[in-house]
Amino acid sequence: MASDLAAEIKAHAHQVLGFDLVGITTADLLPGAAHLAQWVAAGAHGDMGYMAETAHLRGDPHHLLPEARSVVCVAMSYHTGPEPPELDPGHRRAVVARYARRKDYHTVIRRRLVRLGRFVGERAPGARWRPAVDTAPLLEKELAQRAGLGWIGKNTCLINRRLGSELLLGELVTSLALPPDQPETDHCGTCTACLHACPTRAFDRPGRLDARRCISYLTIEHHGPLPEALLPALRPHLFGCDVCQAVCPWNRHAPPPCSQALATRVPLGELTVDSLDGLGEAGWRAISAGTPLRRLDYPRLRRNLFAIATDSPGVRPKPNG
Ligand code: B12
Ligand code: SF4
Ligand code: SF4
Repeated sequence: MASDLAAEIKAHAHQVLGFDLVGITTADLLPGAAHLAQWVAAGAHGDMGYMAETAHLRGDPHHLLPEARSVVCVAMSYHTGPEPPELDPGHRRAVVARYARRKDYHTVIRRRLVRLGRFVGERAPGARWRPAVDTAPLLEKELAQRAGLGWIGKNTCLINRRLGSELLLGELVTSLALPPDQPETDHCGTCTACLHACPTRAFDRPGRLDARRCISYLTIEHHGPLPEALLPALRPHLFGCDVCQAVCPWNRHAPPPCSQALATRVPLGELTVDSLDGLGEAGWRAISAGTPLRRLDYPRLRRNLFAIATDSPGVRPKPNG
């Protein structure tokens, strides 16, 4: 029976593969694709060309797997305790977003999804499946919301009532028809903490983020010079930003992750402008290897370092080292 198989898949994903959250939804079209189209039309994606090029695909899992009938949504937590690094007053800190202080989640989650796919293949011979993590053209948060993993908050992140929002998402798209879970409902209520805390005022309305103003976009995705007007707000964020999640009440009591797969890597939580300024390109490659930081090439590391060192005491690095 499909419900027995769904229960087996969930148990395997939790107990054997160590996913913190698992839920199932259908492979039906995602209505949020219309919002994505508007977002791209408004230019809010900045120079993330891949978002514009694949916008027409993201609302339909059948583009990934034509026989798709269900999507198994998974999440891994990287919450490691109440330590909002962006509240650190030290101007010399070069803060790396918490998701990036560890092994690259693309690798960790993809490997486990492949194992989940093989499990599905053993239990239901002939079933087709395809793993997806971040880079596949899918609206991952909307799928996860529909699979009951959490809701999309005013800060645009997927939030789970128990685990908060420090979650990384993945999916197994499959040809199996599995019974879907109930979608999660909104639990932001009247709270607006994230909207007020954002250092660059990147939300143009609750639940809508203009990536061009977001520190995460500017420090990780954006190529070219950083906008002068936003430079003061960037400090001390070297790579990514956690402010709109750090202030979210749903992250206050989240338990630490079950899995050690995403354990923090020393010294990615304690980098400083000075320690990074002394690094050559080979040094940066060694520090960033195997982590999401690898996305930042050396010239852009220098660009970000220059931006967060401006007006701070001591040596001021030059953009090109
Ligand atoms: C592009 C992208 C970014 C961009 C844009 C972020 C954004 N909010 O869209 C930038 C570079 C800024 C970014 C930053 C971050 N990202 Co990112 N990113 C993505 C990516 C690749 C696509 C997201 C997307 O489709 N955006 C398009 C916009 C339009 O979508 P949206 O704002 O979510 O809107 C949806 C709904 O809210 C709804 N909607 C929108 N407007 C409206 C209006 C109304 C009226 C209604 C009813 C609905 C509605 O429809 C939309 C479609 O579903 C996903 C991976 C994936 N394949 O999905 C990861 C992903 C969202 N990122 C992730 C992470 C971890 C981050 C950061 C936390 C990293 C960091 N610490 O720096 C930050 C968080 C910043 C933030 N507040 O969102 C995780 C999020 C996990 C989670 N708990 O939500 C994802 C899912 C990757 C993953 N596999 O784990 N990211
Ligand atoms: S990640 Fe930082 S800059 Fe981006 S919306 Fe959240 S608080 Fe604002
Ligand atoms: S800070 Fe408040 S409004 Fe923002 S996502 Fe969290 S609960 Fe929702």
